[in-house]
Amino acid sequence: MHTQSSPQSWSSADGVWHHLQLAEQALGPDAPAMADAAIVVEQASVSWVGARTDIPEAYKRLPQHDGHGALVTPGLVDCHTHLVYAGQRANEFAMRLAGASYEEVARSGGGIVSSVRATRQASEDELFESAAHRLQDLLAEGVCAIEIKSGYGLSLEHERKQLRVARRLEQAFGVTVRTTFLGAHALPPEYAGRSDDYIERVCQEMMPALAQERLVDAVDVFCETIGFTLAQTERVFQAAQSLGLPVKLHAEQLSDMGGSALAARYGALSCDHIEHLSDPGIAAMHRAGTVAVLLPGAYYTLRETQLPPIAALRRAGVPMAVSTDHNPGTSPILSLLLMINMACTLFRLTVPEALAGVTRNAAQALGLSASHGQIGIGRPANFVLWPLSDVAQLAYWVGQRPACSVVRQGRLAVDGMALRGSAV
Ligand code: DI6
Ligand code: FE
Repeated sequence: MHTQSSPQSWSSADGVWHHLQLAEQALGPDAPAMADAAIVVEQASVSWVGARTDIPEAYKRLPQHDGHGALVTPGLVDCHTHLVYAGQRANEFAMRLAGASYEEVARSGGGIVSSVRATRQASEDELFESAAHRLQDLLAEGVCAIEIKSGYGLSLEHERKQLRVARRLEQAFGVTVRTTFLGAHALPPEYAGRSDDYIERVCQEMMPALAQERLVDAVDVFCETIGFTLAQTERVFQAAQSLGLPVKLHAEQLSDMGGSALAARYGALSCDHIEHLSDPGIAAMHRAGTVAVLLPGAYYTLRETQLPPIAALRRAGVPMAVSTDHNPGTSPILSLLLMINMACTLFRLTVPEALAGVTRNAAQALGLSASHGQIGIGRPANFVLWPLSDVAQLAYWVGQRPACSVVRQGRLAVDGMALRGSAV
């Protein structure tokens, strides 16, 4: 799994991809599935897509790529991850199994701050190496764009180190990375009892410096009883707004703090977790066009019982995304396909909803709607060829990694189909 070569050595995907089965929604929200389709890629962008029999004459001279009847979806988008950190926290997993709650583990000096200690001690290169291994697992399953949060540094120097690693991963793997500054993730130990002072530091020193260095694409806060208050969250949002940075929020994960409604007032790209989201929060998100990011891996790992209000979100027409929330504490999961399965099984999403959740709606949660989440003319060529006969199989199999092939940013970056032969 960790042996992928570098983008420079991947072959160009330019040419005509034919003998494809386009999944429903691949070309947009209401687009039907298309049998025997073709996609033309030129200079790493899609220049034509349609029925194979309609391919314009001029394209027939281009290199031809046989998809062997593969099912094709847009490249997947993992819109909420904490991918860059040092160490692991299996000990806390064991503590919780022995009866401790997530809050108790956090209050006893474990939790986020234990990953902060390890991350501060690690060098930038060490963080890059460990995150690169994790990233490759996600890429092997068709991820073409990923959000990576800071939040395990909690000082200018160490948040910068995490965000720089995120930018390096983008270069090294030819994957679209959106960085999110999550300085307000937890209170660093040196600020014990002074959380307002820390928030001022986040707003006045860390965020402006990191934004100036072009390391920040969005700003996030952990708004929770064990995180930061509503007032502190708003302070961070004001600072983000003054720098022209979009916001998103870890909201209503463990309790209903009203964070989602606040985030919606600031035009948030997304509110994430939202197990405890109430009706006024849903209405506010709907008005603001904020995406609801569902994180079934954290729900599962923490053995939560409060389900996010899926039916109400659906009724209100709030777009729902699905993501791994990969992090060492509450979601040590490196499979977006498994999240599709859990979103369906645990949260009762339909298959089309789950597919939209890891493509179009996830792209929207990152402000990437124009370039990612669907296949279309003029968009960068990001699509996945699956050795499967129908979309439901993406949600149905558990623990089996279909050997897919991935065209990422116009290159054949993963070539599982060729290894495995033709589609089943
Ligand atoms: N919510 C989460 O799920 C992660 N952060 C957050 O604010 C958990 C992070 C961790 O426990 O390390
Ligand atoms: Fe998270």
